Amino acid sequence: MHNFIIFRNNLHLIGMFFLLTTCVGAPQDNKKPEDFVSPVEKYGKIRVAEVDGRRRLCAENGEPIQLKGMSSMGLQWEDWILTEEAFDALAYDWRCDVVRLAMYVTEGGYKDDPFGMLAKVEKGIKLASDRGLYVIVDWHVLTPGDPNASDYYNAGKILSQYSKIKKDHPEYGGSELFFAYLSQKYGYFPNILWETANEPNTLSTNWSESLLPYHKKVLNAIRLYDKDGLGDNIVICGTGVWSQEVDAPIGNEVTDPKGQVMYTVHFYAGTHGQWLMDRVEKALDGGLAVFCTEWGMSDADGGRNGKVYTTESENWLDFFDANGVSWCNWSLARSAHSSSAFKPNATSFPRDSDQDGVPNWRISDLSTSGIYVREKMREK
Ligand code: IDC
Repeated sequence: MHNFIIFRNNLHLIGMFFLLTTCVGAPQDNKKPEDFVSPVEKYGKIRVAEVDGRRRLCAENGEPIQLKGMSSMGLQWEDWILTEEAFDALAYDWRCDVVRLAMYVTEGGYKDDPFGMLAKVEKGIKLASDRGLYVIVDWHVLTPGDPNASDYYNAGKILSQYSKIKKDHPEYGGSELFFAYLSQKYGYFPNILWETANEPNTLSTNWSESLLPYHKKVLNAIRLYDKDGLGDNIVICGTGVWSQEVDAPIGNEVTDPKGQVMYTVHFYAGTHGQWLMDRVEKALDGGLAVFCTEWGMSDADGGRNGKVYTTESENWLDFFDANGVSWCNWSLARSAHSSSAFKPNATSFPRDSDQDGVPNWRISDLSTSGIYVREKMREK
């Protein structure tokens, strides 16, 4: 047993070594400031563990931590963010701890272009890992709202990368193949989290009959393939009604031999108030580990009316700080929707405009939301 643990830990060390030497210190375009200590250097292999009666996200040394970062927009639309310069700016200027890669399946995403979308996800994993950032791979379920729907089940099955896994597991659906493949390839990295379904949202997405078995199936695939079955990266599970039913898994959790499961709540400051915070509190008190993988300063439609809700956002973030809930803000998009971090005409290509050696976007490129959220990350 002891040997097993040493071996397992060493695998993570190998992953860490790879991240910190081969990548972080890589000469290419990486504009790392001298004083920069990456989130992965600070926290190592993050874990879910019990702290004072609650399940918390913790650093490798057992200290509870809170990660703050950004979600991409659907990468089928806004993949301009996947450049060395943009990730330099996100890591060193914005001080993101974590980046979420929103891989839509429908809406013109992976179902239509599995090869291209998988490549974008892998590029994002590399860009984040090179800088020692945590990265969430998001199987972005939206329409249809049931992650068991055939659109998702069949998506990406044709990819030749999956042929070996498919042969061993002909029963695997689209997300099982996708996560099995990625976890086999990257599961020994200390910085990867898997989000198995963004926002289940139909009546059929009842927790115990539909979502619980779905997440369990995907988790099993991840655990089976996570680098020789030894990996134990965190799996984040979407909850019903657009990830608002975050308390539903109380007493009926996704069982994981590694104990590394979290549940997600999503909020939009103009739409979701105290009642949803109460639910989060209930979930936390009920023993669930919670990660908010998506929140916006706008209404739940992403801000088509252009409004931002600063006071409400501040309340939510104070609540998250008080309870140690990690978050990603929606989103790294250039549009007039007020949840977008960038103005529609912002440059896609951050430059070192303030001459501190680090690429950054001009403040005039950022939306009200972008300015606010960047400050929230920098003030940590
Ligand atoms: C929205 C985008 C919008 C896009 C739409 C596609 O902002 O540009 O046209 O998706 O259906 C979510 C979802 C997220 C939504 C976002 C804003 O996870 O995909 O993005 N939102 O509506 N849940 C609540 C809000």
